[in-house]
Amino acid sequence: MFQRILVANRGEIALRIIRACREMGIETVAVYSEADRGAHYLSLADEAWCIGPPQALESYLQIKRIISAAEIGNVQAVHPGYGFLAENAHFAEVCRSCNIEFIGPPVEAMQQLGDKVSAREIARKAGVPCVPGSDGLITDVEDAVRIADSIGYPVLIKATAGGGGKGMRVAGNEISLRAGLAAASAEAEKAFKNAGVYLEKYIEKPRHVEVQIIGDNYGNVVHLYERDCSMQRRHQKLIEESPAPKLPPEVRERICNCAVQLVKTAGYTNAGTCEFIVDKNFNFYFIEVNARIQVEHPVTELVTGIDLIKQQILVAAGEKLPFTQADIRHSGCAIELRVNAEDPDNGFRGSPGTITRLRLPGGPGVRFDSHVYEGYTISPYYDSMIGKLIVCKPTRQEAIECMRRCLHEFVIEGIKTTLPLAKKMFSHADFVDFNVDTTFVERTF
Ligand code: MV4
Repeated sequence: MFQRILVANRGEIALRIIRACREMGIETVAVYSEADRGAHYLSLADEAWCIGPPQALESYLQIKRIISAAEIGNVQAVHPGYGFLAENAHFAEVCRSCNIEFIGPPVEAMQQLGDKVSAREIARKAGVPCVPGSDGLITDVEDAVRIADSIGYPVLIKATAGGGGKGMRVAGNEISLRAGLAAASAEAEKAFKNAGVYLEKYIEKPRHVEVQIIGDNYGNVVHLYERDCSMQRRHQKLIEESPAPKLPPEVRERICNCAVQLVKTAGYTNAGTCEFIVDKNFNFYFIEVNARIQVEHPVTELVTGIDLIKQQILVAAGEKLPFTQADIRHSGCAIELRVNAEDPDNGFRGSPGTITRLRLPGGPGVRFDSHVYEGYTISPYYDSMIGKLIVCKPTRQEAIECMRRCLHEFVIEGIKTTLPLAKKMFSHADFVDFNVDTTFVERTF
C-alpha cells in the first residue's frame, strides 16, 4: 500500500482525497497556487507545496511542477481528481515513467476511450448500442452528405478529441452540414489540436444517464449502477441523482451491463463512467467514457455504501476489488445539487469574493462536500463550483423534501450563488414528476 500520495488538484475534490487517505493511514502531499495559499484544507494534508501563480496553466496544469512536488514530497502515487490533468494521458505516462503510480486507468485505455471515434469502435465491438452515424472520422464532405442522407437530419457533428459538449454542432440540412463540418473541424483543431470530426444522428431531447464502473488489475469489473444527469445548463450539470427516475428495470439492467462490457473490452481499470443518452422510448445509446472520478461520485457512494476514492487508491495499489457484482446493493435515492458561485440573474456569470456568512444544512442523510468556510475567498481563476449538497433518503419524494428543507436552512452571504435557482428547480412540478430531459433547465429557467 502507498505511504504517501500527492493530491494533484484543489478545492473540494482535493479535500475529499485528503480525507479518504487519512482514514486509510496514508499521508498526503497537497499542491497549491498563490490563489489557494492559506485555504484550510491544505492544513489537513501532511505537506503542502506552492506550485505557481493563480493561472491554472502556470500551476495545476504544469506537469513538471506537479512531478517536482511529487519528488520533493517523496510520494508513491498521484491522485489527479477531476478536471486539470485527470484525463491527460501524457501526465499519466510521465508519472509512471517517474515510477509514481497514477491513480486512474492505464494510459492506453485512457487514450483509446478519450478519442470519441475509437470509443465508438470499442463500444460496437462490445455490442453496446451507439447512435447511428459515421463509422469513423469524416474524411470527405460528400461522404458526410451521403451518411447524413441515410441516417436522416438533424445530425450532430462531433469532435473526436472533444467531449462534454465541447466541439458539437447540430446540422438540420445539407447546407448547414457542409458549413458545419468546416467550422467544427476548425474549432476542433484550435481547441484540441485535432481536427477530426464524426457524425451522429441527433437524438432530440434525450435524457443523460451515466453508469459508474470500477475495475481492478485482475480483470474484475463491476458497475455501481446509474446516475441521471439530465438537469444541466450548457453542459454544466446542476442536479444528479440515482436511481434514474422512471427508467424501466430491464433498461437499467441492460445499460449497466453494457457499461461493464464496454470497459472490459477496452482493458480499462480503476474508476470510470460510461455516458449514455436515452430517448423517449427508452432506447439508449453510448456516447462517451469519462476516464476519471467525477464531481457527482457521492451520489453513487450514498446509494451503494462504497467509498469510490478509497477503492480507486486500493485498485491503483494492486488490490483486488473487495466485492463482486453480486455484493453490490443499490438502496434509497440520492440527489446531488451543485452549488456554484454564479449570479443566476446575470447570465450565471461567476461571482467570486469572500463568504461573509455561511450556515450549512445538516441532519439525517445530508452531506455537504466542500472546502469553503466563513471568511473563505472564492477565486476568479477556477471553476465556480463551491460545493455539492447531497441528500440520501429511502424514496425520491423524501429526498426532494429533504433537499427543500436544506435549501431553506442554507445561508451563503458575500457572494451570489445558484441557491435561489435550486429552490425553484426542486419546487418545479416537472422536476418532481421527472418530466425532464437535457433541454429542460434552459427551456424553463
Ligand atoms: C448527443 C446528444 C444527442 N444526440 N449526441 C453532450 C455532451 C456529451 N456528454 C454528449 N452530449 C450529447 N450528445 C447525439 N447523437 C445530446 C447530448 C447532450 C446534450 C446536448 C446538447 C445540450 C445538452 C446536452 C446535455 C447532455 C447530453
